[in-house]
Amino acid sequence: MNYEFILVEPAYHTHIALIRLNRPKELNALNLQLMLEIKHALAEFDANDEVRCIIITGNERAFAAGADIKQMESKTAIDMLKIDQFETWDQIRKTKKPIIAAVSGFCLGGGCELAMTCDMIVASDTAKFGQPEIKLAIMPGAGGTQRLTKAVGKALAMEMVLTGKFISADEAHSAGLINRVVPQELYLDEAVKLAKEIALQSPVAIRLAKESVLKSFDSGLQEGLFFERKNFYMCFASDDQKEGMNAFVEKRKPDFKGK
Ligand code: DAK
Repeated sequence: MNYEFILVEPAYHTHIALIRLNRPKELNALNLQLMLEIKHALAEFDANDEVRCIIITGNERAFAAGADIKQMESKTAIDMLKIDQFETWDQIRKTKKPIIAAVSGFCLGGGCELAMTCDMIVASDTAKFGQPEIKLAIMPGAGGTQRLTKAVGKALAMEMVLTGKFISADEAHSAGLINRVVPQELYLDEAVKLAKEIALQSPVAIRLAKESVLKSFDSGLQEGLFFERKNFYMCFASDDQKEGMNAFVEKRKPDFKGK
C-alpha cells in the first residue's frame, strides 16, 4: 500500500517501527484514509517478526487535532453508520505488539482517543490533551468517554468531556493519563528509549502480558485473573522462558527470539 498521509519506518531502530502522522497543515487531522493507513501499517508490523514495538507520533505542533471536521461536517447519521469507521478503530485496538504514542502539541478529540488506544503515552512538555467534541455539538465517539474516565477518573474526565477544556502534559501526567513528560526536543528519543526496553524482552511474553493488561478493561476481576493465569501458563510453552530463566541462573543477558 502506498501511504499518502503517514510516513512509515519499519526499521526505525532495531526491532522498533515508527508511524508518523503526516498532514502537518491540517494539524494531522484524522481523515478516513489516514485511519485506514494506520490500520494497514499496524497489521504489517504485527506480521513482521523483526518488529517488537511500535511508535506512533506526529510532529512538534500536533500529534493530531482530532478527526477531520471538514470531512465530517456534512455527514448524516446514516452516512456515519455506513462508513463504519469503528471497524478500523477496532482493528487498531487489536494490534498485538505494544504501541507507544509519542505526543507533542495538540492531542485532541480523535487524536487523544488514538493516543489512548495506544498502550503507553510519552509526551513533550508542550503537549495539550483534550476532548473538545462538545464544542462541535458532538461527543467523543472512539472510546474517549471510556478510556479517559478509566485513566483519569470521573471528575476530570467529566470536566474535560463536558467543557472541552485542554489539560497540559504535566496535568495529564499527574492524572495518570500518560507515562512521562520530557522537554520537547526529547519526546521521540524518550519514546524510543521506552520502546528499546520493551524490545529487549521476550516478544511472546510481551504479547501475552499486553493482552492480559488490556483484559482488565473489559472484564471483572475473576474473569481477568483467569485470563491472566492462562497466559501465564502459556509463557512456559516458549523457548524464551527457558532462555530468560537460564540466563538469570548463568548470570548473563538473555537473547530472546520470540519462540
Ligand atoms: N479537522 C480538520 N481540520 C483541522 C482540524 C480538525 N480536527 N484541526 C485543525 N484543522 C486545520 C484548521 O482548519 C486549519 O486549516 P486552514 O484553515 O489553515 O485550512 C489548520 O488545521 C490549522 O489550524 P488552526 O489555524 O485552527 O490552528 P490554531 O493554532 O489557531 O488552533 C486548534 C489549533 C487545535 C486549537 C484548532 O485548530 C482547533 O480547535 N481544532 C479543532 C479541534 C477539535 O475540535 N478536535 C475534535 C474534532 S472531532 C469516530 C472517531 C473519532 C471521532 C469521530 C468519530 N468514529 C470512529 C466514528 C473524533 C471526532 C473529533 O475528533
